[in-house]
Amino acid sequence: MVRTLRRGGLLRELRVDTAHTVPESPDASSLVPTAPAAATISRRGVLGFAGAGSLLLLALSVGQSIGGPLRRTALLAPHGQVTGSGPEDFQINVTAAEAGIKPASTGDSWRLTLTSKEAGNGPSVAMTRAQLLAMPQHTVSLAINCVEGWSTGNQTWTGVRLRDLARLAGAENAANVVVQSLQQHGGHAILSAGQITNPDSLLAFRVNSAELSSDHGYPARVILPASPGVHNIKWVTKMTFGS
Ligand SMILES: Nc1nc2c(c(=O)[nH]1)N[C@H]1C(S)=C(S)[C@@H](COP(=O)(O)O)O[C@H]1N2
Ligand SMILES: [Mo]
Repeated sequence: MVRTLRRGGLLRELRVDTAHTVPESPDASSLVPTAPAAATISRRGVLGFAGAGSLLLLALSVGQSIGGPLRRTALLAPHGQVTGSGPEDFQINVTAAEAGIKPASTGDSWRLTLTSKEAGNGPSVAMTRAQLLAMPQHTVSLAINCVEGWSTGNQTWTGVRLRDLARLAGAENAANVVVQSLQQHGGHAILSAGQITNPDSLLAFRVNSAELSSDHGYPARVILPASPGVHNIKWVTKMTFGS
């Protein structure tokens, strides 16, 4: 297409109607048909159709990328979604209330239990949130990409590396980890060794410099690079490293 449009000149081609549209000259080394039928659409028609279609898609979806009040103009984006507010103004898949998270279970009594199957009957480690916040904190810019077809766009997450938690559990070489949520049903994921050791894989406590809201997973949630959203478990309470 580029070769043909360049040869005649793009502007000249834009003035040619269907009746005057001539086929490309046959060429043994390309895919140009040897005996094409008469044109049923002009080249400018094809460009206009594709261009107008692209602009329409852009207009109906750009609001989702920009966010804020413009999100409502994104008619092609998933709708009826809950979002947070302020720095946490991005999509929430399941709210704390829907997941049945009781405020009492996320308060001072909350612990992150780290267990290693590798260590046999070795003791579990129970970390308070203060202890976790005293560990080296790392910040990553990552999006949550749900398989249902929406993305939060990049957000800035801060927390501890999963691999540092694996080391705490005595499971530096774990082959996988089962991450368990306070949520009774459906709130768990099994992560691979690659996901554990990636330096961008975090158990996050903050997002965009703010404390995680309960809907975004307070007291702690998993954030992973290059993974389906469903792996980013919220309201994490237990991690069991396997060999
Ligand atoms: N505990 C728990 N974590 C969860 C889920 C859930 O239902 N329960 N949903 C997952 C799915 S499918 C996605 S896409 C992301 C969405 O994160 P968000 O709600 O903060 O946008 O969380 C994941 N973590
Ligand atoms: Mo999801």
